[in-house]
Amino acid sequence: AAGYDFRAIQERWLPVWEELRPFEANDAAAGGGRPRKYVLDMFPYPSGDLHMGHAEAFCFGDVLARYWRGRGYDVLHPIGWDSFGLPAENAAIKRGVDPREWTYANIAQQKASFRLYAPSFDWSRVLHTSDPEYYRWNQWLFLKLYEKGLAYRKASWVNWDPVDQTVLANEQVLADGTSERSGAPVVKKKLTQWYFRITDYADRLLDDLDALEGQWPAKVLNMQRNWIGRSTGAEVEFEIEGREAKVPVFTTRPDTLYGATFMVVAPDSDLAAELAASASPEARMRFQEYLAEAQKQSEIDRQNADRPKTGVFLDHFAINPVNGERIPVWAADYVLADYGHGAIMAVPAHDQRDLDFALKFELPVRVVVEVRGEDGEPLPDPAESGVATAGDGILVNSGPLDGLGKAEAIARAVEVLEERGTGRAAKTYRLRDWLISRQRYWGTPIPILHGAGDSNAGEMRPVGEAELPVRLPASEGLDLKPKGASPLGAATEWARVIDPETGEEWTRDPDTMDTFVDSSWYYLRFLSARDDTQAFDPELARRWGPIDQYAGGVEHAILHLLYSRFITKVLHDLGYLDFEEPFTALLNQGMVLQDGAKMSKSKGNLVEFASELREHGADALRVTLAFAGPPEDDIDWADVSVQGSAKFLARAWRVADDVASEPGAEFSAGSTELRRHTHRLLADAPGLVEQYKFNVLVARLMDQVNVTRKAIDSGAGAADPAVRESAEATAMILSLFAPYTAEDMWAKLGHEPTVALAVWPEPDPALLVEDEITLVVQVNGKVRDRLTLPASVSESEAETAALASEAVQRAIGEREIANLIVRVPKIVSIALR
Ligand code: ANZ
Repeated sequence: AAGYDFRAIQERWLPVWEELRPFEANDAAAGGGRPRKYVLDMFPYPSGDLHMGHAEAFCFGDVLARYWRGRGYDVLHPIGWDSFGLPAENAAIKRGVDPREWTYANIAQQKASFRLYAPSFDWSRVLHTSDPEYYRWNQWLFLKLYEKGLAYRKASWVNWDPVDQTVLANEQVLADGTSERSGAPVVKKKLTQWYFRITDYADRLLDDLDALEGQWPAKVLNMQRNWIGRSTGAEVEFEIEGREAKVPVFTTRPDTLYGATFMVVAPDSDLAAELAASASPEARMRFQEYLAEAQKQSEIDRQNADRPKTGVFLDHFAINPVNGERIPVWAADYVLADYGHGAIMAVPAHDQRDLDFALKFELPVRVVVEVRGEDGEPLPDPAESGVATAGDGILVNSGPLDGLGKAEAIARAVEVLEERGTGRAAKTYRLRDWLISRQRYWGTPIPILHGAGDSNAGEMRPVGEAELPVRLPASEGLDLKPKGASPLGAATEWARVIDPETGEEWTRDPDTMDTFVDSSWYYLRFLSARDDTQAFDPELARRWGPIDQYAGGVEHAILHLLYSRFITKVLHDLGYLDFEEPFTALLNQGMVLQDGAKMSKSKGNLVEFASELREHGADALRVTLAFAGPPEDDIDWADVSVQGSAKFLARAWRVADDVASEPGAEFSAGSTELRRHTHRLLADAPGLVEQYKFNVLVARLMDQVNVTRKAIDSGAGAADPAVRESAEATAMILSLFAPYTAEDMWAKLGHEPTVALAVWPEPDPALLVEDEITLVVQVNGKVRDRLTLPASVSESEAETAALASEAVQRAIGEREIANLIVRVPKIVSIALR
């Protein structure tokens, strides 16, 4: 026979699979006779061709999808493209191409690469989020949230680059307050934007993480928890002299209320502006200058506890609700406008930031918790030492709280506040509402109309569901450059809507949606990808959902997963879903590196997926990725051997090629030794895949091939039915990693395609019994020998064998045996007198 030729094998099987389409999921059977699994890989963004990161991610996702088919499940494993977003627009601006053209050309290229790489996708459900058939349902989703009061508009401060005329994310503002893009000092600008009220779901998003313990990487669970960042404490209302409404503050330490000696409000809060407006002219001036300074600081800087404190007195006084004390109100940038209530009660004795501030501006410091050090001695007075005492202690100077410990005092303080109606137990979160509007072109238009006539000015109205989709107008003639206002505003023809009944004039909302909206529910659209009557069929969601196995990069550990979880809960509450968490299990693959560094064109260390695929073929590439190490770890391409993988595949293939028995041969007539090996592999493989130990499973396959080769070269040879049994099991399991080679082996073994749908045989328990055991012999607690004995060894046989051991005899020497304990099949323990 001709040798192993991966190119010929690829050419042989690709057209067969394309004809058979074995991976189109069976909706009818789902939830019926056979068990089902929904396996999903995070869908790609079409920025050029696929790269090695994709090769790795889709290899691992495919291992899992193929595995469940081998176990007899109906598997749904779809693919689509996350095809709206900035890179298309930036390419359009830079090179003058239409974002549409650029996007769909890249999708076509990625599809072509996927074709040869051959992940077991259900291509009948392919979707692109930039298709009107898809984004129509983004708009539907928006309307559902709008109806529920979960989509709303508000004015908020954004980072504004005055040179590039664009909004910047916090991450794009450098530590010195300048723009990463233009280098210009970033200013704050107030823009009215759309938000999704994800904060309404903060508790559920946090609490429901507990059920994912063990199913998601611990790191990801922690990142989600920290992002939501729940704090528990109290809300305390302070009266402000000369102001009707009271001011609430959030505190985690209501026990320290008697130690609050001043109040601080965020300079960029509405409250600060209001108080400054009624302050003396000098105080107002000081405040205006301070506000301008504060707005140059990034949020990260403002949270840096080590930064020297700054602030201005606002010329107002607040009244402490528990003791009636009059305390000054200051504005300082260490208080953030959008956390808690944007105002705090400052307790300098027990909070370091407040202490630093008090010492700088000579404000009083009052100890209300007596904290002792490790030596049992009271800690020095914070006003003297400059160190606030935050620990547990006994309350002093605190009226009804005196003598209590911290925890009891917190509870008592809340009771006191509630009794007086000036406060209550409260929680606050780091999580912010989700800003979903973008002033960019390449995204889903927001389906809202704004009144543009005399009679409807200032009104807002949703586009009717029947009028969806609101299609994106052609980009021709629009200036796509970022300028803080959406390019769609300039598409006047598109934006103008005349109500046919009333004749009223409306204009379309010019913003587009954050692309995280698209990816927050795409997994549901795969269930009904061609349905033009609904976003997805709730019945199919009941059958297939939730996702049993999700796989993708850790870069999506926070936002994408959080947003999907949120939208899933909303759809659940609206009655469309019967589950509340979208992703039951999550695998985060590591990165593919080169010489320890991230690969990039500019570094010149780019390993190109397309050329690797051409040179080595899909199977060798996949085996290399799977064998490189645990999938969660990074892979350094300098450390792997694609040639080694290719050699292994050729060896496996030759085993199948050499098999000389007929299909259906009676395996029980084969060599027991080889059969034991095969059945041990069949028994261990499921656990290895389910624990993501793909590399270990590949190593086991290598071992299986070697053992089988030895059996062929000795004993009964290629005609031994055990050799066929081994080759068949190898082909089935190898198909997870090397679908082409496995298919060719399967055909050589006389079977019809496709091995991908062949259900793995159950291991025979009789062949799994270990026939030998290792007996440990200890003398006075020290291991002196390890004896290999038949598994059926009796107690007396074990004793005899132990005493016959030379090493044991040497250890005993002339001494007398005091005690001898036999525990077959593990140990014989001898104690000497
Ligand atoms: C009085 C107090 C006394 C506080 C004390 C702490 C210690 P976490 O745990 O992060 O939630 N705080 C409240 N709102 C703030 C804002 N908008 N900007 C900056 N700081 C704010 O922190 C909650 C604590 O941070 C609150 O409890 C408040 O200070 C401060 F011995 O109130 B504390």
